[in-house]
Amino acid sequence: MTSKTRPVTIKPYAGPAGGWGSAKSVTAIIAREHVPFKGTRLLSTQNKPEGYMCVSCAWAKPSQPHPLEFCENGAKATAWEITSRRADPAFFAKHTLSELELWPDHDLEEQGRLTQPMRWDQISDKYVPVTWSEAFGEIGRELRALDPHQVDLYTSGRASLETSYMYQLFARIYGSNNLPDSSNMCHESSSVALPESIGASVGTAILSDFENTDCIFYIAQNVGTSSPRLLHDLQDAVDRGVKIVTFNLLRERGLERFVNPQSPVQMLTGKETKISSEYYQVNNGGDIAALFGVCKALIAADDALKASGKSRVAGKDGKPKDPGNAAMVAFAASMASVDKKHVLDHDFIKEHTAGYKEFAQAARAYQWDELERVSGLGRDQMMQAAATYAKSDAVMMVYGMGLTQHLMGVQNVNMICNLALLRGNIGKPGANICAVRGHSNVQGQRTVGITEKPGLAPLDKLSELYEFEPPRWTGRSTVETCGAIMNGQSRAFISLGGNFLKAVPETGAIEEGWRKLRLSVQIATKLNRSHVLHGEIAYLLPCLGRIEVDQQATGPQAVSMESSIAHFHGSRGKAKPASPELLSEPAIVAGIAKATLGETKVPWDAWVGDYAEIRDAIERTYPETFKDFNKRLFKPGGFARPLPARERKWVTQSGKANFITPDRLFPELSTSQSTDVLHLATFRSNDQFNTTIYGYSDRFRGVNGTRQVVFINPEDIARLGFADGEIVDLTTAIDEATVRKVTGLRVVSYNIPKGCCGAYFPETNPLFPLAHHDPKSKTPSYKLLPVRLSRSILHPDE
Ligand SMILES: Nc1nc2c(c(=O)[nH]1)N[C@H]1C(S)=C(S)[C@@H](COP(=O)(O)OP(=O)(O)OC[C@H]3O[C@@H](n4cnc5c(=O)[nH]c(N)nc54)[C@H](O)[C@@H]3O)O[C@H]1N2
Ligand SMILES: Nc1nc2c(c(=O)[nH]1)N[C@H]1C(S)=C(S)[C@@H](COP(=O)(O)OP(=O)(O)OC[C@H]3O[C@@H](n4cnc5c(=O)[nH]c(N)nc54)[C@H](O)[C@@H]3O)O[C@H]1N2
Ligand SMILES: [Mo]
Repeated sequence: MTSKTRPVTIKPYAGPAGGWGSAKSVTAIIAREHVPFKGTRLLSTQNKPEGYMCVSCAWAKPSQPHPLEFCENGAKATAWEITSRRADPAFFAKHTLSELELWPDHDLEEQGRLTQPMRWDQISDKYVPVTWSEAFGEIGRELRALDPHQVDLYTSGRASLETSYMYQLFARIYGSNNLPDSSNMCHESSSVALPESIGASVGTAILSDFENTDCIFYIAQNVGTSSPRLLHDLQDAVDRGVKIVTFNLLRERGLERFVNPQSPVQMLTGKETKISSEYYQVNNGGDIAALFGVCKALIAADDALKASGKSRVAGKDGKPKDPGNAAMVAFAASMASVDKKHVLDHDFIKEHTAGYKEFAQAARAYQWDELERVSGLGRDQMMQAAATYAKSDAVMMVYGMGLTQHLMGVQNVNMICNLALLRGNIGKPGANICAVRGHSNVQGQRTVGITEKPGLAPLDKLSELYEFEPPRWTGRSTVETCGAIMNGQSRAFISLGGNFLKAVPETGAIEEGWRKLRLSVQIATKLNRSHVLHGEIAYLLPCLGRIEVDQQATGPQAVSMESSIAHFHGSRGKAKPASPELLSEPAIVAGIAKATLGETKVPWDAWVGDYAEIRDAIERTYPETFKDFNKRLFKPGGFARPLPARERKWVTQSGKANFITPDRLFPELSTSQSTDVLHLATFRSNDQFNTTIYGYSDRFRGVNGTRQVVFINPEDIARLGFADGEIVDLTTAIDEATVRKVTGLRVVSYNIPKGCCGAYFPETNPLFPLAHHDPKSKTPSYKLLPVRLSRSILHPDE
């Protein structure tokens, strides 16, 4: 159905996050996917010890789970995977790939689960069934004929620790560090910034921090859609009187109010929990300025207190030496928990940090009017946030994509560490940094060696264990792989899950390069655009999903993953596999590895027969992190990964936690000074998981029946001469050389700061030039792109 035949309604949603709206949405998708009753019972084991771990987001799995430890979107993701729909050989016999290229993403995936290994047949332009051994044989021959530098091995963040470990080992024995992954487009800014700032490659928060905190700074993450189970932790915190201080471009419903669908009392009485106690709607890319404002207020208050102390000592002339700033002293004194001498934790700063002086100087030097202009917040708002921060003994920093996917993504993350360090809010109960991760095992894949950076993988250990010489060169990250596909350096692309072509920037040019690949191999559960566009030789290899029983030589197997709070969990599939022809991901990786590499020291078959042996190998490679891995696999609440920063041990070059002063407040975006340029942020609807589009209802934002929209402030709509509901085209407005266009978007008048606009990912990905990424982390700047509007001749969806 196109939006021409789908009724489109756009009107504000009055309900809370959760509540009956959520219950209705789950029921609808379970019915639509024809999930058998047994499947719905499965949900009661989701995210529980000995159950299966949700295939949606990576949020923590508590040791004492709720009776139903799943959310609306987790239930949707489960229904989507255990659907009774099938994209079987009969389906592929009916459709050429050229025809499927014209289908929208939703319709491709909606065909259901893939059932058989297939190879693209050039004559009929169709995928036709092949045997697994034919597939592995030809893939192995092709890979052997290529230089490993020409091969890219992508991973999407869902694959288990076991599969990921095997996959990176295969890549390295083959001779390639080209291991781009979805994390390169996601939390890579955290992976670069956190080690610089605090010597940890991931966030330091754990679940008990939510129980011990006084205040949560909740920055740039859409909890109600992207990690709804985290709302339970926020709700419990709010019930204890914890302050939630939110910084977001939009007023996201989940951050405003919530009715817990699993609380009969709330559901029946309609009682809502107000989530944010302070809500600051920042400009797109305005976070460094906003947080500098908060830091400036804290430092100014601290300076004023110090000065007022000195001022009591009279000078020779009998007048106070430094009268201080009376208003600031009063402001500082208003912070009840302050010891009346300091606003900052100077003991912590002295003992544990480096770089404070330079940072404080920078904060003092910024003028309020500049901070106000860039952040979009008033001085009083930044002072208020500072007061709430200083009154709280333990503050958590929780954040998501609205910080990382920016030209200044790394500096954004450095900045929240700076704020935390001012009052020792790292490495104490109730404080800490919480990077809310996306895919359910995206964090874990890095932990077991999926990385293009050789310095982050235990190469010597791998070499010793498996007797081979690993490549030491730096491999390609996602944007570099995109470049290599465009310029022909990449000849083969192996994909362990994901939908690379839709997720990356610069869609048009990359698709053209992709068609020239010698080999494309896709390991997947459902059909997507990265499968219907293909290289000269193309394989589509269907795998088991995590929810399915994975039967191997020694019996049904378990796999494992790492959550956002760096805890490892086992997961056991429960559902009947979608087809008897499916292989597990470890079996597919082993099949390709054996066919490509011939004899190696890796016992691939034994590993596939018993995944406990893969876990033993992971433990041998990382003895500290994975101590007693198999024994602890199903520990309730998971087992924690050791993180020195949690104990205030700083594994940085300085041996201290570092204040890192951003070099600017805002990136240089555009050569154009014209006022018709808006700053585009792309984000998710409540009815999608990344490029998987479940449906066309973004309930919380009140948009139903279409995704072809652009959210704009009503004053900008009027100023630019457009009308609400009008159909427009968007054009990239960086410079003359990088003009890109997306056509047929409906203008939606929306509460978004002036000068900014918003649209859905992945529909607007063609607008993003490849070079438009953070130079340090190479994360695409999906949350900040200058664009222009023009009147369209198109109807949406055309
Ligand atoms: N249901 C569902 N769950 C998911 C996913 C999904 O697609 N659907 N995807 C998974 C993945 S891989 C990830 S990475 C996470 C993503 O989860 P999020 O981190 O929530 O990602 P986004 O939806 O892209 O939106 C981020 C938020 O940033 C805000 N924002 C945008 N620009 C700025 C800015 O400059 N400053 C500030 N302060 N805010 C800004 C937006 O308004 C939005 O609320 O969710 C995971 N979970
Ligand atoms: N403009 C814009 N672009 C973005 C973003 C944004 O906010 N804005 N966000 C970025 C982010 S945070 C991310 S993480 C990436 C996501 O990029 P990817 O991870 O590459 O994309 P997904 O949409 O998660 O992949 C969906 C596909 O995964 C396959 N799949 C599902 N389950 C399994 C499984 O168990 N095994 C296997 N082998 N395959 C499976 C299915 O075939 C499905 O079609 O997109 C990025 N792109
Ligand atoms: Mo992500």
